[in-house]
Amino acid sequence: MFKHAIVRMPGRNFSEGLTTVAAPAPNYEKALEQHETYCAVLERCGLTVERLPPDVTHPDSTFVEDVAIVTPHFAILTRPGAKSRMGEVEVIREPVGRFFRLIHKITSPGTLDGGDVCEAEGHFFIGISRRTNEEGAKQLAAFLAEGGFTSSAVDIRRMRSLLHLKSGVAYLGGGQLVVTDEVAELPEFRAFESIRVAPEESYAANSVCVNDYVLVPAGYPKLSAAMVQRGFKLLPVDVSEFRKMDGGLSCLSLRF
Ligand code: CIR
Repeated sequence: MFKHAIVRMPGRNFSEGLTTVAAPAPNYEKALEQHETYCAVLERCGLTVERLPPDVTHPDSTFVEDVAIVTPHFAILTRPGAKSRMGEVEVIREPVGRFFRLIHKITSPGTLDGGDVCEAEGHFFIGISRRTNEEGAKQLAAFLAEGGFTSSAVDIRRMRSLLHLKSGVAYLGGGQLVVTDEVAELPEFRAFESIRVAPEESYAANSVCVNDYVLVPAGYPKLSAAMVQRGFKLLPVDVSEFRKMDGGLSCLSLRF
């Protein structure tokens, strides 16, 4: 069970972050409202939510999931693959340190974004992507092994539509995954029971299981119906403004 979440409120210059979405730019007031609703939903799942203030030096810093990997016993600060995001790591060190005594760190030439790390029952799938390189994955694997966890690398570099591994897969518990068609073909995920996301709803693959609930992006009815049919309790959250900056539900928090 998760007890805590760390989030960072978006800064006023949030729209200056990295994105592949041409237009329109996100609306800041709406993003703030959506972010607050997201926090309230995490609280409804039973988590205490540590709300960090905006960091305008780093427009992408609301996507806290990319800068740290958290396990029940220790944390690993990452080294993001995008240069403009590298400085976010030092800013998250202190808040992460309030909860974790043992903190490891990915170092150069390794790069790793937390969005590439998908945990399923103590096994960590580590995406090798445009942001995470083999060296970063290797360093993370070593820290995880030291802590008693297993891991394996999943190469997604040829899947151009995926920014991160978790853009295409979510673990829902009980051996069940949500996957996009492309990710479903990967041998690493064949042993799981999978819910396939319809291509036009592929953004919703980035759902998050939090204790008794699954947080899903609002507005993706086919996936929601498939999940309800399998007995999941859903909490839809509108994250339209974060989508405009290539962000999804999972990347807005660290959960532990
Ligand atoms: C970026 O390109 O780094 C941000 N604009 C979005 C990061 C989204 N992170 C995630 O899905 N884990």
